Amino acid sequence: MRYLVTAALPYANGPLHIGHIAGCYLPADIFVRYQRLIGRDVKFICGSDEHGVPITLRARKESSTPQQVVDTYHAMMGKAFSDFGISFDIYHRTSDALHHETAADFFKTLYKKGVFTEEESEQYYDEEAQLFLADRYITGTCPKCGNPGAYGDQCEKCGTSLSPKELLNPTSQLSGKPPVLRKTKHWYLPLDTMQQDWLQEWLLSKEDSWKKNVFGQCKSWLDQGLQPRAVTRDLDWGVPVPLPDNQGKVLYVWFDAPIGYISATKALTPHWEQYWKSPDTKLVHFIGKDNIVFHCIIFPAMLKAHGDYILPDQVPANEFLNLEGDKISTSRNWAVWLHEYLADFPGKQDVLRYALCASAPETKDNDFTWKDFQDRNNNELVAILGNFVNRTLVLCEKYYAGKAPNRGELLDAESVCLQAVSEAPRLVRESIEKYRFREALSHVMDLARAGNKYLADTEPWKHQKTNPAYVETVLSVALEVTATLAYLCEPFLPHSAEKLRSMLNIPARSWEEAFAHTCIESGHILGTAALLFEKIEDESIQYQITKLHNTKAALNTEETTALAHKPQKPSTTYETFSAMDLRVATIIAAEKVEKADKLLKLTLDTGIDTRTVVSGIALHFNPEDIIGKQVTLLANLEPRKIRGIESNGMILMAEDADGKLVFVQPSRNTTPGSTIN
Ligand code: B3M
Ligand code: ZN
Repeated sequence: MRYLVTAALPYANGPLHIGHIAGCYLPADIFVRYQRLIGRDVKFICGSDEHGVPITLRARKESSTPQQVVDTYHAMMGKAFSDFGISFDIYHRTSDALHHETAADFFKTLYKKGVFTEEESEQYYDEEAQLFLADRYITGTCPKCGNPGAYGDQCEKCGTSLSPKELLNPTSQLSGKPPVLRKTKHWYLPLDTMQQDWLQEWLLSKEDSWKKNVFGQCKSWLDQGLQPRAVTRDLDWGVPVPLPDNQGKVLYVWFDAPIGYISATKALTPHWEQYWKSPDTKLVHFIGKDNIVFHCIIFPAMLKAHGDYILPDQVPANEFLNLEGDKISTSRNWAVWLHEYLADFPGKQDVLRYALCASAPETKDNDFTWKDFQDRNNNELVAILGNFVNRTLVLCEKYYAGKAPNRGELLDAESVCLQAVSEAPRLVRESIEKYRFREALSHVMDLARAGNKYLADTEPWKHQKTNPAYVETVLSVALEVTATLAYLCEPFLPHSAEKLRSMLNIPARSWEEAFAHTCIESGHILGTAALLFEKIEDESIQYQITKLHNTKAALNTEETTALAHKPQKPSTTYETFSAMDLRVATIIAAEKVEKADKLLKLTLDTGIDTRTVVSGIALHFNPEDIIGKQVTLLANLEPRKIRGIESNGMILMAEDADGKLVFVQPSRNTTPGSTIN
């Protein structure tokens, strides 16, 4: 048996945020990493969804082209996924020629089999732009609440879903003129007859195996009665309808996008049909709840109608993640962008993986707060997991020069602890196989808690002089707990698992090998102990919260943007200004200040001397990135001690509306010491 795992293809019209990760990509990655560990043949498929109206709208707004938009965000998302450790086997894209060919062939097969019904209907047409208008391109007055800016598919003010013909005085967003109704033909997937033929029975058979939130949504669609669904659109961006009289029509984005999973698999392996057409393959779609109808009803209907393909075995959709008590919103810039997280918290991918998994919206919407993120890190990763493994390794380094000690007689405390060691892999495995990743992670942390309790109960540090043999046994058992944790963390915290394995000097192993024998033989040479996790200080959390609110405020209206800047200070005199000695300096060295998240210790060549300045820019710049930069220095500021370091001067920074800092530097390199007047 093999697995084919897909993760929803994110629209390439904006960056990834933590809602995407928590809802879909992180659970998928945990599941696939686990399948790989148990040695199963699994392919992990994803890519950018590059068609659809949101992309053409963005291109218009930015006066660029849809291809430019998707090229930008395809690259950005692919890099963010990879930097975060989402381990796709392929990250493809639907503007790729192979996808166009695959989707067109799929459509032609259904067309030739007579699956589609053809219907002519009246749609709004912009005579000036000479284009039929997608719903979002039409605005008008909402018949329900009178909102003059309602869209053809929805009024965002009162939430009513609309059809373009319901809008009062409709206007085209392309020409600004009223559109006219014109006849146009589209092809429809007859979901109504499919429901009667087989689809209802197939879906109802999933009641016990699919998640309640997923089955419930499908059931309500069935109860309302499925309607035929158009699979083509009058748009100039997308997969052209592969028929002679296609009159500039394209495949509906939700018809072509799921076929993107197939084209991506084709791009990945010549054996793609083994994964898509063999009954020995389990097909699993990881998605957010807004994609359930497309993955549980429409795509299976397409696959079944085609006839060669398997149908999904599981669709473990998550609910939504909110942020600081509000819905995540790209348009309101109310989001934690993945690429920004990776820049603000370098090397802390696993902290976010942990926080998002531990509070995943698996059965209901959940809320991400920066305070919870800090607590998860400080009170769980640092205080439980990190603290346990560090104590074990530091004591082994201290007592046995980094060699694993002997294991003597086992008393009750050892048996209880080793019982937890043998139980944990089974508990984690059972939860993962039920797609309960929060629960699985809690089993890992329970083992770390058991390890901490074991050390607290046995207090080896107190008995080293009086009973060294027992201390050896305790640390031998503690090492076994640590090794088991290293292997159990792999699906959830892959970066930390790798660090921990190197501290233990043990190789990556399959699940089978890993847990058949996690005992570390006495005399085994351990690696060097290091902190697995660091405390996250209040100021870095406060910075994120301020940034979030500033950015949202700055986006609301122009005047709010002005408010986001500090008001001008009271007037001063030329004498006061001329007393300041401002000059150009070059950063020749930079390093973090111990236990101070925000501070960097800079060494400056000021042209008149070499001096140290402590600067609060650590959240904005990596030390290694700023060596050689020229800055503006207030050279004659009174020296002062900051965290025990004598700081002699201050460098000037500019802070923009959302709190980002930039250097104030000369327009081109000049000699250090040049005065600024
Ligand atoms: N791009 C919708 C979304 O990003 C859509 C998923 C396609 S999966 C085939 O939520
Ligand atoms: Zn309305």
